[in-house]
Order: sequence, then structure tokens, then C-alpha cells
Amino acid sequence: MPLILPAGTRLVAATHNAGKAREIAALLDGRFEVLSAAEAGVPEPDETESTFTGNALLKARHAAQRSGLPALADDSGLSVTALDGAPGIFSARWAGPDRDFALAMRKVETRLEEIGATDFSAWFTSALAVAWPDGPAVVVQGEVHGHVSFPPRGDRGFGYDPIFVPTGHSQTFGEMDPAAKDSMSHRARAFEQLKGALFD
Ligand code: ITT
Repeated sequence: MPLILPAGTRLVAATHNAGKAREIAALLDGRFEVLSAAEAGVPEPDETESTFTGNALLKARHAAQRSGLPALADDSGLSVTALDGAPGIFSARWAGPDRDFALAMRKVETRLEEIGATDFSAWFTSALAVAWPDGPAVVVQGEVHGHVSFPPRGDRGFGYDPIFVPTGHSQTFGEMDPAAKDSMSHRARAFEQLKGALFD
């Protein structure tokens, strides 16, 4: 039987990141009855996998098992070419226990200075996973390419948005209208694939 998420399904958005939760709600556009991780009583699991897709599946399965409802999870991050793809899956961890992204963005800048980098190209990845309580799961991945730029600019978005400029644009994701980011982001691109796979 094909895996389908009919419109109106109760679905847990298994994230503890308010910025992500906002974007996921905008992308879902009222199609489902969405419960937050807090509303569904789902605690944050340890992210023990070594890939975006592995961690997205881990978080979705954990939330589906805890809540008894289908769950959608996102694992994402910023990868910088000159830093061999770092911070990558460690993007949240570079911000430390206080989730200080000014610190995390300074860390990216400092590492690039230390190696005298001239290549500032970078990309965001989002893996989106949906898991059902009885076992099946689907995972997809989207990317957006661009470069990092310092100092950080803009106070919209979240995380590393103030230093990321997508290819073909001059504004950072932190300066852009949220709808503009949602039209081209890694998360939106992953979401398009999920729609194709799961929505009726
Ligand atoms: P959950 O696991 O609860 O969803 P988290 O913040 O720990 O929340 P991740 O482990 O996926 O999520 O960490 C990804 C980090 O990468 C996230 O904290 C952001 O700082 C950064 N990131 C991901 N997508 C981003 C985006 O669209 N804009 C800016 N930064 C982003």
C-alpha cells in the first residue's frame, strides 16, 4: 500500500527549534492538524547518527513512537566548502549549550580566517523525514547553494541565516522576506519532494 498523508491528518512537527517550526508550519500551509513536539509531549532525542537523513529519521521515529501519531522531523545545517563541509550535522552544536548563533557564526568566520580561505562557497541541507508509529518512514533531502558573507546581516530567519547569501541574490537569508526564503530554501526543496511522495 502506498504511504499517503491525507489532508487533515494529525501530525507532530518534531522539532524544538522555533525558527524551524515556523517555517515548517508555513510550508504545510494548513494542510494538516499540526501538534508541536511540546504539545505531543515529545522530548528531544540525542542525535547519534552521522548523516542529515539518519538524524531526521531518528527524530521522526522517536516522535512517532512517543506520540502514537505520524511525525515530521527536519535535520539540517550549514556546510562550508573550505571547511570540508563543517559545521554540517554539527551546526546546532557549534552554537553551544546556550544556542548562541552569534558565537557559531563567529566560529565559521574565525576558521575561514585561520586557513586564509578565498573560497566562501557554502550550502544549506535539510533532510525531512516522516515516520508512522507502526514503523514505515520516508526521508528526502534538499539543498540550497550560495556563499557565506561577514559581518552577519539581517535579523529575520534564524540560526546561520545572517551570513548566508543564496546564489543569484545579494541579500542574506537573514535580510530576506520569509516568503522569499521559503520559495528557494533547502527546507522548501526537501518539502517539494515530500509532497510528491506523500500528499494525496
Ligand atoms: P531540532 O533537532 O529540535 O529540530 P535543532 O536546532 O537541534 O532542532 P538540527 O539538529 O537540525 O536542529 O540543527 C540544525 C542547525 O542548523 C539549526 O540549529 C540551525 O542553526 C542551522 N540551520 C538549519 N536550517 C537553517 C536555516 O534555514 N537557516 C539558518 N540556520 C539553519
